[in-house]
Amino acid sequence: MSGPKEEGGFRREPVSAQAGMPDLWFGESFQGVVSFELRVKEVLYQGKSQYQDIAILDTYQHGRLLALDGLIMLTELDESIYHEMIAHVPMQTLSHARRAAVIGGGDGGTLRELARYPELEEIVLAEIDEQVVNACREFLPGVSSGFSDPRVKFEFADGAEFIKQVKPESLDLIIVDGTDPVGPGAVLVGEEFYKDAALALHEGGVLSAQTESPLYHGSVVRDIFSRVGRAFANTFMFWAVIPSYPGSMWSFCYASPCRHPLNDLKSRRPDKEDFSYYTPELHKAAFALPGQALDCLAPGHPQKEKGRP
Ligand code: SPD
Repeated sequence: MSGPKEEGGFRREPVSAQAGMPDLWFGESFQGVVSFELRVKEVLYQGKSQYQDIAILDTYQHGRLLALDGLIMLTELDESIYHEMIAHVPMQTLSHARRAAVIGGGDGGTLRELARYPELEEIVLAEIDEQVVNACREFLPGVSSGFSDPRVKFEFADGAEFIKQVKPESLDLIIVDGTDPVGPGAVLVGEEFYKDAALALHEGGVLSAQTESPLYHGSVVRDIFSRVGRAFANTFMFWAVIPSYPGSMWSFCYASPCRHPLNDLKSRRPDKEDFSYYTPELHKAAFALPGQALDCLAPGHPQKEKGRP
């Protein structure tokens, strides 16, 4: 039996029973032992920037998909889970939020969520790769709609360099919406970056960040949380199920000099339509961690101490 043919990262299979569907598959491989595959309707964009390969594909089950260097950054099916959690969990706990910075996030999904809060006066997008922004503007209009908000300021720069030059205590919110910690996204999980971010935040401010899968990347999650814990007085993990990401169980970090993700929950609503995923009850539930996630926290961490009977 002959195996599938590889063509530029896409797998082309022998003609299958589903007549009329192109036999083109996008596969994200995990350490050569797992492949998550989606059948592709159409390749909408393929490009190579000075930083990475960029692909936007239309798939059957997950809608449009953005991949950077062959790794799925979002699919239309479940991007709202990721973007609502990374944005609304911190926003709903801030007493005032005027200036926010999104580090990475070149697809615009996090901006779209932040743009729903009229109280935000300025939202800086510090994204290294302008080509990602341009491709998403054209091919992912539902995700990138926040780009047109007049409060958004684009800084096409390395996120770690950007955060270093931010005026101390000038930001109320930092969202680290990076790629996986390889390639250009690797600096965004370093201790120096978190310490610079802590300096840039107002005392009542919050940082939220995507922190990979406790199931698939346990040691990476553990390292990230120990670094964030050296930069911030209060760090908490929260999680959601995101089927497009390896392991599906996805973790996020909430870090702050003094705010608490549950005690400071205000449940204030943004001005537009209801959320598609986030609810205040879900906010609370997201901080109840499964055992595999608790295993990524250091002994003595308050969630770990409370988490296991
Ligand atoms: N392996 C998936 C990691 C995704 C991290 N960032 C996604 C960007 C979406 N705005």
